[in-house]
Amino acid sequence: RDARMAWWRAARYGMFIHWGVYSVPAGVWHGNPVDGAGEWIMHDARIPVAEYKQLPAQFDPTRFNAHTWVSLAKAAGMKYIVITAKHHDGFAMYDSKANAFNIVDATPFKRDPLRELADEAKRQGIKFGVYYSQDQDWTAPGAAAIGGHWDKAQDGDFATYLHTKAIPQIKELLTKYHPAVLWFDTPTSEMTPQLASEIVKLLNQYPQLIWNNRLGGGYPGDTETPEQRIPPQGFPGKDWETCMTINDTWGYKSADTGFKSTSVLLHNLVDIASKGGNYLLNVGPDAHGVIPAAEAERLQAIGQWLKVNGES
Ligand code: JFZ
Repeated sequence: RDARMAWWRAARYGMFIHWGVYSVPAGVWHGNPVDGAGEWIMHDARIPVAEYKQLPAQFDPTRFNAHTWVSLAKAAGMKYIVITAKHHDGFAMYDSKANAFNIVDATPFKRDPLRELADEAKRQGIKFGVYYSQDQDWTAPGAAAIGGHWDKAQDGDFATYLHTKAIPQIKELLTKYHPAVLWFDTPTSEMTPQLASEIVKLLNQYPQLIWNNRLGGGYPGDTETPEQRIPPQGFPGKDWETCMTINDTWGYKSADTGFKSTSVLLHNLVDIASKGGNYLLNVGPDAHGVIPAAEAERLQAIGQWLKVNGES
């Protein structure tokens, strides 16, 4: 385990990327602003499955450029990236054969950003990781939705969802992209120890893989994941990673301009590093495939400071 964690412990600082078809509505549904995080819009606006499934037809992020994103992460001093392969909306941001609700099959864009990012990260010498919502999936029958389902199309059996979508997709991610990190999220009671153990069996075939404590079923994973906060004493004896937004959303919201200052972000980085943790700082690219300028500028400024004052 120490060998597996070595690069991660030295890394200290990574880029979280929340990107999906929710960047099209960008926090606005039928003309009304929707409270909450941008990537939760389907849930928070109670959007029917059939209606949400029309979003990919409008998603054509032609300005996406893997070189630009990875270069930005590097300029910021980040040593790894973790991108949403599938968030709670169930839309896969990669070429999935296991399920057709994905960026290659369902959008005019047709490219595979995970392929391009994984390749570019390798070229530029930083680690590549993926986020996968294994438990909540609001467009797959039988999967969980925190607070309950709102559409009959969501009815079904959780184990069937796991066997026909989540596990096949996790397999695809592991075999096609060789991620260094698999970042699970929002486990519910549906993820029994028995079902989780089926996923763990798969993960154990990749001894270098680092995964977090949000799988469910009682598995502690490799890393603690405090959210939007820095534990005053860190987690003595444990590996931990604080994930944080730059503004107040993970997925892009056009109206969210609550950007933290560069100085606050830098203080967070130093505070976290001094307590032995990692900082996974989020960007929310828009529907064109562009990381908002206000976010990019802050990352560049942090990188400049590190170049002068820190370890590059
Ligand atoms: C989850 C997701 O629902 C959210 O969309 C985003 O991906 C984020 C990184 O993770 O949200 C959470 C998960 C855990 C807590 C809060 C929000 N928590 O433990 O306080």
